[in-house]
Amino acid sequence: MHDIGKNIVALLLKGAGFNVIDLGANVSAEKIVETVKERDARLIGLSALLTTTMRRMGEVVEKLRTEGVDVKVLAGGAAVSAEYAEQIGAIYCKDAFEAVEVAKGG
Ligand code: B12
Repeated sequence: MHDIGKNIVALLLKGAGFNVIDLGANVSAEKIVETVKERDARLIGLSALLTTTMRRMGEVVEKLRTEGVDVKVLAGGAAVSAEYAEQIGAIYCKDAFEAVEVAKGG
């Protein structure tokens, strides 16, 4: 349900010239991994504002790794900390501007 921050991140990335595929809210790990493979995405952005939904981020990263998909994962949203992101193998971004910087950085 919390999609305002996600939408801002998507908007700024589009503005910076990235081709953004927005899967919306409440998306399963299966759908995310499937889309990454189909569209050959080089970066994934995961957003969570609730401590409950935050845990699903770890599931997504784990599924990517077990399926051998090598893609950079950015994580953000009020519930997420830099420590948590590091723990699951994602890169934490405090806001949309940082997301663009990290995305540009390769
Ligand atoms: C607006 C809001 C809502 C709106 C959401 C509307 C919408 N369409 O998004 C509504 C009213 C629907 C809502 C509902 C609820 N909410 Co609410 N909500 C908020 C609030 C006040 C602001 C969130 C927001 O939009 N901020 C503005 C945006 C621009 O900021 P942002 O999301 O943080 O995003 C920025 C960065 O974090 C970062 N970022 C975000 N995502 C990503 C992703 C990537 C990849 C990257 C790189 C960066 C990044 O970049 C963004 C832009 O700079 C927060 C308070 C807070 N402190 O965040 C509570 C908050 C998130 N909500 C909360 C709760 C509890 C709920 C409800 C469960 C309440 C209820 N009992 O019904 C429901 C949950 C519904 C659901 N199933 O998801 C709690 C969560 C607590 C927790 N620890 O889990 C919070 C923290 C409020 C609180 N202090 O209690 N909520």
